[in-house]
Amino acid sequence: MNGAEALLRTLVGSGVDVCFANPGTSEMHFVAALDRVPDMRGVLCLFEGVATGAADGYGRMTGRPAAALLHLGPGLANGLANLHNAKRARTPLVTIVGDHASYHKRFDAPLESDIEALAGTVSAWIRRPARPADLGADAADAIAAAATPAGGIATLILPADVSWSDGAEPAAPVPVRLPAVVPDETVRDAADALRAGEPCVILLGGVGLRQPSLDLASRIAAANPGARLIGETFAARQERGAGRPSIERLAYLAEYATAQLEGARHLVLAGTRSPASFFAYPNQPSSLVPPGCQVHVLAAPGDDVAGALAALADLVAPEAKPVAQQPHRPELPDGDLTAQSAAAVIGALLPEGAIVSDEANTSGLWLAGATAGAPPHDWLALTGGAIGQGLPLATGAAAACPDRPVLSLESDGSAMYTISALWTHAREELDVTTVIFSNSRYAILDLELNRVGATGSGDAARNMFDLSKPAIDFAALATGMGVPGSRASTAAEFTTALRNALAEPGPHLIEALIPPPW
Ligand SMILES: Cc1ncc(C[n+]2csc(CCOP(=O)(O)OP(=O)(O)O)c2C)c(N)n1
Repeated sequence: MNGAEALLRTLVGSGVDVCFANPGTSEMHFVAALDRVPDMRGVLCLFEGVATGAADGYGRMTGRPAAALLHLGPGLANGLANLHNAKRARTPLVTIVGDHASYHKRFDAPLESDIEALAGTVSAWIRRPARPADLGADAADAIAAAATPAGGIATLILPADVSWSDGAEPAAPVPVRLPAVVPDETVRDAADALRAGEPCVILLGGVGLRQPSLDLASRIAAANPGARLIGETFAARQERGAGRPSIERLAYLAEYATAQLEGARHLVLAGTRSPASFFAYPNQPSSLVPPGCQVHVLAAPGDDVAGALAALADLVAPEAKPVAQQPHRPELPDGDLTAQSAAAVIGALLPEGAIVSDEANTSGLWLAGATAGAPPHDWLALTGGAIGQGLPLATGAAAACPDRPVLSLESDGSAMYTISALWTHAREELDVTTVIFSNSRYAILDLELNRVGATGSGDAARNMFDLSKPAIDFAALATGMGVPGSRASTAAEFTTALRNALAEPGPHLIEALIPPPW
């Protein structure tokens, strides 16, 4: 058996049975082996950033790694921004990067590059098997490295000759490490903080924003009047909606986040790290921890977060019940289409079990409120701040959960980075409804220009944020890639378009023509 086939059989044998791929010549034996290993689903993506973002979405929804197949250093480099987001999301993900045959490297052919250096910026684990006989075991190690409780990207660099040579065999799955149990004294320390009767914030992140952690945290807050629950700003995956505890989200803008946390004497961290401002601003602190506030790490990412919250609840909330969000939907609005009225429509129509990929940016300001009481759904946010995540993430989430509707909420500027994901939505017949918030600007940068104190900003600067000349016709772009596209410029038109898109399986795109927010 050649290396490529052993690799595919090892992946499938360990539960990695989807590969988001953009292959090249050095990966041809891997591609050829797909016919001999039909349990592996190859999903063609037309840009590597789509493949890596899709693998992220898949991993966030299944908790299992998908593979992303990339072509040497340049292919990996094209995929790096969304690997960065995946790293921040702590998504399990196996990257397979084809390379030249080992004996070819010294000739410094045009595609020769330092793959290890590129992979090193995002990977928790990197290996380059030297012989076909090593490849199966190395692949099994890669999967185990990606599937650790803290998640991570494992990069397997696959020399073409290791891939095409015989002498390989598949390896059995390597047992995956379990989350670290939090010591009793750590739980007692958090319990003491809660019992002190001082203002306390429990900051939830990672699996802390999923069941059963949400219910446990809600019980703790219910029984301790000084305690408030806040979720990290950009959650990899938050379970929310009617019947689940409703969690306030830490604001993106540092001054709002500071106001939210002001007065807290204790900050208990569960599944996340100590909060920091997204950017530095002149004369503003980078840490969001209020002065005089003590930080208690109840459970770090990779720890048994739910176990720690359960132990804490036993101590400080033995009888308390979680507080469930009541069902509530906004009225369907009439009149102009704005980010706010669009949010109301989305809140009114969001289907049960929906998966929302949120890259709405400034147009998303009203979404959390409008959807809080919608039927239960999952919310996937832009974890690493590298835009161009949303459409690929929706691709992977839809591939992972074919029975659930996916709503991809995209701002126009971000959508353009990885717009070719739409083609994969059409090709794979994914049930993704994409809404483009078309405000024809990089609106957030209009705001940031002043906030960072950049002075003398005039027309030349503002022109850098203008997407209106020429106007981008997203409905036409979608149609050109096989996705039915429509445009809406009133709330009523948007309601009709969204209703129709959600009622019909398969991909759709609605371009919501809205004014810029400022
Ligand atoms: C990979 C990457 N490149 C550039 C940026 C810088 N950036 C941040 S927001 C933004 C524009 C966002 O515009 P849009 O997606 O239309 O959202 P809006 O601000 O209009 O809501 C840019 C270019 C980034 N965050 N990530």
